[in-house]
Amino acid sequence: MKISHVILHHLRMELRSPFETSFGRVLSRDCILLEVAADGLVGYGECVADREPGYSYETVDTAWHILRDFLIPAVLDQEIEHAAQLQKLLMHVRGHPMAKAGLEMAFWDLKGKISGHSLKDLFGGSRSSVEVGVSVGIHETPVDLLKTVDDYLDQGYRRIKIKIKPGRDLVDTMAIRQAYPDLRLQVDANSAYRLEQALALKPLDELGLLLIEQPLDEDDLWDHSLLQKQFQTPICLDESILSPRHARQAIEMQACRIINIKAGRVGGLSQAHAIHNLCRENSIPVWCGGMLETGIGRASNLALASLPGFSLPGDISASNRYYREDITHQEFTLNPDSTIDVPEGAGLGITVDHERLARVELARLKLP
Ligand code: OSB
Ligand code: MG
Repeated sequence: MKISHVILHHLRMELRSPFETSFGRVLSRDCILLEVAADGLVGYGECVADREPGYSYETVDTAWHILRDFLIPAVLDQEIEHAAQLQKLLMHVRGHPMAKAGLEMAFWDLKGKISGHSLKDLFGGSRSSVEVGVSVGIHETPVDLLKTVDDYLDQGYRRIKIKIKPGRDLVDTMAIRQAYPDLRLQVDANSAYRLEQALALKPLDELGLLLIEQPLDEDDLWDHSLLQKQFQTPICLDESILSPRHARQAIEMQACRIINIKAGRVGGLSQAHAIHNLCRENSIPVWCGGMLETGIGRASNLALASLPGFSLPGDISASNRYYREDITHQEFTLNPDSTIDVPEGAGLGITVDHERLARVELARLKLP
């Protein structure tokens, strides 16, 4: 395919309910939608960088800059057949995985549309629906948290993740565990602890959690390996894994026993696929993380999570958990068995509602 032009859209969408993590509380979510034209078709990609650099150093503005000034100029009018060729054209830009991943997602959507295959089929996905859970933010009080969890369980979610931070960890987690002794429960600290502080999380080890996600700094595999030695519960890395190399080193160091895969964080779906393969060879379970995506990123996550190594439920919730009005015509709904169907249409298998898109658009840029 030959990419003739790209339109960037900066979007801001109101969340249905506030979402609080150890790095802050948000009422709305920004992202960049990429509309990539090639061979008379249009492919969509979502760049998951947020407004603020709380989860990673990338923001909407850094991604916009890197896409506009470096990544898009590098791919315009080039003949590209494979993701590896695309990645080679982007290689001269150090870092900025979310910007790269947004572009790669659009490439896969185009590739699927050109060949008439879904992303799931292009990747070799093995299931038509994937097990999912819901990620629940920090609440005012453990009682409020429990109310929200009750509500999600009523909706049919069978795996709950709660966000924790120092001072809001043991009591919150114990409250949920006490109410639901058999619930598949996990916690996510988003790098809020230092090693000595994290040792105080030891009582969590008695609660039969599925995993403890990213307790320590993102650039700190070593201390995670020291911490994992102290815990029976698997440590799962999210922020720390930015490439297949990081994944290999984390496995070799025993810095974790589980990996959360997000295509955005690792520079694209092809790298996400590679990490999946590596983990599978090493018997490391993986699951698909989420970044409060729109329906576009959700379609991509579902296709990725259809790969056989994704053996734990993903942070891929139904459309109605996120936004009042999404920008895809397709709405993703939760099946009674806590799964969501993988899209079957060509490429991502979604179509964009341009009227809704216009309502949430803050800026737009066409290149060239
Ligand atoms: O750490 O997994 C995370 C959302 C934004 C940034 C980081 C994370 C999250 C989530 C939400 O946990 C998962 C979802 O999209 O449902
Ligand atoms: Mg996480």
